[in-house]
Amino acid sequence: MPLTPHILPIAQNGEMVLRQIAQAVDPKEIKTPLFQQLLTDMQTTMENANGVGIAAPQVYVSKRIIIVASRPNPRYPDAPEMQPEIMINPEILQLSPETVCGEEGCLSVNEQRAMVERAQSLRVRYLNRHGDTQENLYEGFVARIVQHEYDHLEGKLFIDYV
Ligand code: K1U
Ligand code: ZN
Repeated sequence: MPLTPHILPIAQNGEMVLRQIAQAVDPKEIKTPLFQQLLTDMQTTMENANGVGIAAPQVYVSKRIIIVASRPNPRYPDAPEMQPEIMINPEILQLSPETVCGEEGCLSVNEQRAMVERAQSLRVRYLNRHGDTQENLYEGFVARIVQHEYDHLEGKLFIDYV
């Protein structure tokens, strides 16, 4: 049955859920209708807020789920356009020693932007929305989004680096 998407409320800086270490997802949970609904709702919420990423704690769910959805934008005109990538239980396998500074914003930190130093590329392993293991190398703006979203799972915000 097709899922009806919902826009979820977004937690704001100062709320406890953004400072907790998110819990790993039990792979057996992934194919359940309730979990699939959460993934759909996270994506809808990100798109409605014009974000290029979102993490489950931002919608008050302390689980290890992120979505990465790069697109060109005024700050990163050369950013690739990608289909939203859902990553469940992401593991960062390798961070490049080369770092780059770039501007970040956050749907949970209103009207603040800052320059943050991040690894230029990284290798990530995760489960997709079907429960299949994926391993990918990301670079540039996409690698930045992955690191920003992964930080949300560790209870960190980009303003912690400022
Ligand atoms: O996790 C979030 O709060 C989403 C966040 C992702 C992000 C943006 C920029 C760098 C790293 C991670 C956003 O989507 S903020 C809004 C936005 O679209 C944006 C902000 C700054 C530069 C480019 C895009
Ligand atoms: Zn954020």
